Parts: sequence; structure tokens; C-alpha cells
Amino acid sequence: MGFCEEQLTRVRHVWERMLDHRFLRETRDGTIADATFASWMQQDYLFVEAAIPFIAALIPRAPKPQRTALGLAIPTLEKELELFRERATAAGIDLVSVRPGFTNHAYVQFLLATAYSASYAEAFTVLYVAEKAYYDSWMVVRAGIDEASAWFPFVENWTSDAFAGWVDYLERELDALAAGAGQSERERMAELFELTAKYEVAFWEMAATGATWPGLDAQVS
Ligand code: MP5
Repeated sequence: MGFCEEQLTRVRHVWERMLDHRFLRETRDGTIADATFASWMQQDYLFVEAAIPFIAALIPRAPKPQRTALGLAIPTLEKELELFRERATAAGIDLVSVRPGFTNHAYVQFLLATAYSASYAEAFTVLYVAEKAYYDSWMVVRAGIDEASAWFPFVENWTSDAFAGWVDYLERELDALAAGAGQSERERMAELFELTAKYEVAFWEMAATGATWPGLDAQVS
């Protein structure tokens, strides 16, 4: 069994919570409040913006054969940001004056900290888990959402064949990195695997509840 399969089995209780999150079920069933979906869009727009420097920081550290794939991910993310802007304009959602919520802020700091201070294989683990989480999560939504939904373009974005191929690629590469890692690095990779999965659950929770910062409300955060 490869590292990814082994870890997905190990953290399955977290993964199941993620896939059973009410944000995903309500988006699939078309019962999600527009304001709730808008709150996810606003926060995830900031997250995707931050994913660009995260990937960019990995490129100079990557083994040569991985550099091109990581480099090509950047224009894909730019296109994704364009999709957010287009959907936001269509639905009258402000993306400009948004500030990151606590969970989003913590997750982004975690991404950047791993990119700059963890080993390459550890940072690559975080990349894989974040992408795999979105693929699996949006597949849940795909299973029932009305294709005429205003939110369907997001489903298409993260369940496309191209995105599935990217996640498969990351999985193969991560399995190889783990196979070449020593025991203590593998343990740190496993820890980051789990932490990233937990951040993904926390992100859906933040979106579903509209949470901003603990102890503050939307007016002062
Ligand atoms: C992704 C995302 C997927 N957009 N947001 C969160 C909270 N997790 C994962 O990353 P990408 O770079 O948009 O494919």
C-alpha cells in the first residue's frame, strides 16, 4: 500500500466528517443559503490567492521533473480566481473588501510555514491533501447538484478530468517521496497529512457557520 492510501485509511474518521459536512450536503441538495455559499466564496478566494505563493515557494525546492507541473499549476490558479470573480459579479458578491476569517488565516499561515520551513516532501504532503480534499468534497456535491445551479461551475472546476489527473499525479509523486523518506520524515509527513485534513474540515465549518474570529463578530473583525 502506498503512503497516500495508508494515510487516507489512518485519517478516515476526519475524512468522513469532511465528506459528510452539511456545507457539502446542502450545496449538493440546493438548500444552501446564498449568504452561506457567498461566505465560502469570499474566504476561498483569499485561500486560492494564497495558494499561489505557496506553490511558487515549492518550485525552487522541487526535484527537476516536478518543477514544470508545479509551474503550470499557477496559471490554473489564476484561471480559478477568474472563475470566482465571474461568479461573484453574477451573484453580486463582494470579493474586494473581504478579510480572512480566523480559520482561513490559520490555514494559510500553516501552508506558508510548511512551504518555507518544512522539508519539501512535508510541504508536498500538504499540497496533495488540500487538493485531494477538494476533489473528494466536490465529488460529493456533484452527486446531486442541479447542473443549472449558479454554483455548478465550482463543481466542474474541482471534479474535472484535468483536476482528477492533477490529484492522481500528486498522489503518485507523494508516494514516491514517502518511499524515499526516512522514518522520522515520514512521521512528520503523516502528522501534516492529518493536520491538513483537519484544516479542511475546519474550513467547511467556518463557511457553514459564517464564523469570523473567535470572540469577535462580523462588524469588528
Ligand atoms: C483548495 C481550496 C483546493 N481552493 N480551498 C481549500 C480550503 N482547500 C483546498 O486548492 P486549489 O489550489 O484551489 O485547487
